[in-house]
Amino acid sequence: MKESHPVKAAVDKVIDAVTGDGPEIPGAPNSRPPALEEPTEPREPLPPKPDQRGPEPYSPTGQPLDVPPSDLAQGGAYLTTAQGLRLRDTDHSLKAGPRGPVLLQDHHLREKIMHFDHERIPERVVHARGAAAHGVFKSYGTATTVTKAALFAKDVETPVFVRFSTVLGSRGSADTVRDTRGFATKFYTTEGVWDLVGNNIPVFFIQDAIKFPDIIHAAKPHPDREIPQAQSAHDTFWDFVSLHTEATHHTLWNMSDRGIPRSYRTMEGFGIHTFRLVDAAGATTLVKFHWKPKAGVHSLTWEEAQLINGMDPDFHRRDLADAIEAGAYPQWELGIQTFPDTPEQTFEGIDLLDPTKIVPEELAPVQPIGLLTLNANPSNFFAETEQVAFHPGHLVPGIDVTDDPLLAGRLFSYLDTQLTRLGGPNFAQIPINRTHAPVNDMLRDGMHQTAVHQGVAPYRPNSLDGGCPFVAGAQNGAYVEVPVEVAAAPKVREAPASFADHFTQPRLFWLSLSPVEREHVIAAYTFELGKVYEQTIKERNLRVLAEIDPHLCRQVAQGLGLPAPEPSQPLPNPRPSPALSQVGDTWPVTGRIVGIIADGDGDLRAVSALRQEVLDAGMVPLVIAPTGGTLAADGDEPVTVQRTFATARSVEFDALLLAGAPAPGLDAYGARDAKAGTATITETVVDPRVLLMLSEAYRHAKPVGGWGDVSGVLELAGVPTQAPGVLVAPDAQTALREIVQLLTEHRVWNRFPSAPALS
Ligand code: HDD
Repeated sequence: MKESHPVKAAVDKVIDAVTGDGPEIPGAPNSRPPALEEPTEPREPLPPKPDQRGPEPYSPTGQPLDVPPSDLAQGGAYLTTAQGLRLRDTDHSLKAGPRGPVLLQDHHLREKIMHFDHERIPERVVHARGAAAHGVFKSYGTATTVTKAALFAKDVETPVFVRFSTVLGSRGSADTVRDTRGFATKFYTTEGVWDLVGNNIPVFFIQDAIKFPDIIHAAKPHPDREIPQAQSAHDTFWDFVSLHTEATHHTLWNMSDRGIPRSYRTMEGFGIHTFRLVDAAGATTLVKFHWKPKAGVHSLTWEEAQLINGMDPDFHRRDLADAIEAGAYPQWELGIQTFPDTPEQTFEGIDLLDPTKIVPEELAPVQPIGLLTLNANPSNFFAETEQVAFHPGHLVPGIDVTDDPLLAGRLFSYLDTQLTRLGGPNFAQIPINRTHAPVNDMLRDGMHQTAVHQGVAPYRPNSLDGGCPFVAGAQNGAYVEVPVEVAAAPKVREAPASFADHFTQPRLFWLSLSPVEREHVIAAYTFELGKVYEQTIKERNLRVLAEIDPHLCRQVAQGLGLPAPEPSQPLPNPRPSPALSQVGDTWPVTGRIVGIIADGDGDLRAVSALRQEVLDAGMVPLVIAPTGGTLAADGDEPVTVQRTFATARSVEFDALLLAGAPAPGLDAYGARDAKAGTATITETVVDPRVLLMLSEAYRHAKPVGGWGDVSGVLELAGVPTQAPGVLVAPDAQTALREIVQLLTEHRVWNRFPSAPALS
């Protein structure tokens, strides 16, 4: 094997280990001992997987623990009760004779069933479905001009735990539904925990937290039949958002490709609210936080998303874990947009306290301040991903909040939800939630208390515990709220006039999209509103669309078979923000998945070489063949198969290549017969699943093709060989070169039907 980049080497090693094609690596999935007979004597347990780790070992009081994390888990060769009593049988209840009644005194039965009965905790009321990873945030030091937060000093490395989620679905719902995605990051800083609890969409549905139950009740499944699951395509959602038009901007983002990300690794993240940073001298700056994925911002097509929901409902979860396991660590740059902290708290006429508004990057560039790398999978889903508890009020010195009314309500809400979900007030002591800073909080007792506190005086002032704990000043690390003036004003239940414009920014977003992205938005609205039963709700939503753009409104109306209404007022003409479009840039291809379709008659030597070259390009090659195992050709190394025609579907691959036939003039896959006009033979020779894979990949604007004489198969699949991004290369290397080039743009965008010009 060639010397290669460490990431490529890791990808290579894991794939080889998984497929059994290569040297064993300790702990990689299939490098474990093969399934054995059940041992009759205790033996060493299997080693943990190398890509996994649990939370750092810290005590409930924030002291580092000098024990390996594995010692915190259960061990020992013998089955015991929770009290440590060794058991001799766990298969039979204690009975009066083999057929007799079960005896009440069977404590093991009682304990086992009691614990099982309580294994579930309430799922999160929103963001129930999620996946998480450990990582590190390394600061560039560039934010020290605006904040004194220790984590932003140059080269400081802070451990993090990041949880991605969908919003609407239950814990077991599918990953690729059309929805907003959560992007919540817990920074275990030396000054305490800082949580940045954001989303992949930079605006929110509502301007005031008091409306949160309303939007969520409207978007969740209908309360009578509890359908649909994890969908916004239903009456109550569209009823609410058309009546409460401050939701228009967020809804438009949901209907764009941002609502169906390709991967968590290819999502932007946003803190949404404006926060206030404070430097060492007390000067303040207003900021918005942005996460920029190094892999680029990519989305699925709607058809792909729907297919994946059936093919692999864990698609995003699996993708994140697989990438980390393969050593292709996902990375994001954290950036800030900065604004002067003026009494008005506006920038270029945009109210910075309105969470339904963005500030275009062209007006306030995103300045990079550090790099996030996710480098380990959790070792236990429940202990970590399920029990992690975020809170926008977990702040550190140098980061403060603003009066955004949505943020204010969030500061109130998250503690409540953790109390219900995690069963009491001591959830900060759960290992994944423990701070890495020393804790002396005078909070005592309560459900699930695990700290053994010392001393007799958990109160202040005291003389018995030596006066401890003392309060700190700003000079020794205390959090000091910025003493901002609070306006003397009458108590009202009102929004400011500056929150009233609900349509200019949706129009800005619409105008910033490329034609193909606009087509996708039209299709999404047409689909979603097409699922609505009530005619009046459809019509009301068309009136909202008329306020955004006449073309959008007309196209959706046409799809619904309804007349298009006129806007109620002349439309504004905001300047588009090219940064909002996902199309037009190029990105690294690292981690992209190339499917190589081969059968025993194909050019296997070329397949082996290609596989290596895909790895060398930092991508993941998956060989797809009629059956599992290996493909063998006379005198050549056998090629290991990763997917079969039964387990593969086009949606898993970013590009698809067909291995050509070994000899010139020979068509692979029996396609020659088709050209000869023997259609019946063709049907039996070219597997319809191959044709489906090719036609889907083509339809989803993926690079597709092959080398050698594969044009017959492509034609059979309905893939025009002259179309953009369809390659019939003379050899595998040429095919790969073209694939890499095409993948930098993610898709072959001009293969989508071109959108009519905007009116
Ligand atoms: Fe929230 C969870 C993001 C508004 C109430 N929210 C939650 C999570 C994310 C967000 C990413 C999942 C955290 C995790 O992975 O555990 N929420 C947002 C954003 C908002 C927002 C970006 C607006 C800008 N949220 C919001 C409001 C309220 C809540 C206005 C209530 C008034 N959110 C909650 C919650 C959750 C939650 C009910 C459910 C689980 C949890 O908190 O821990 O309290």
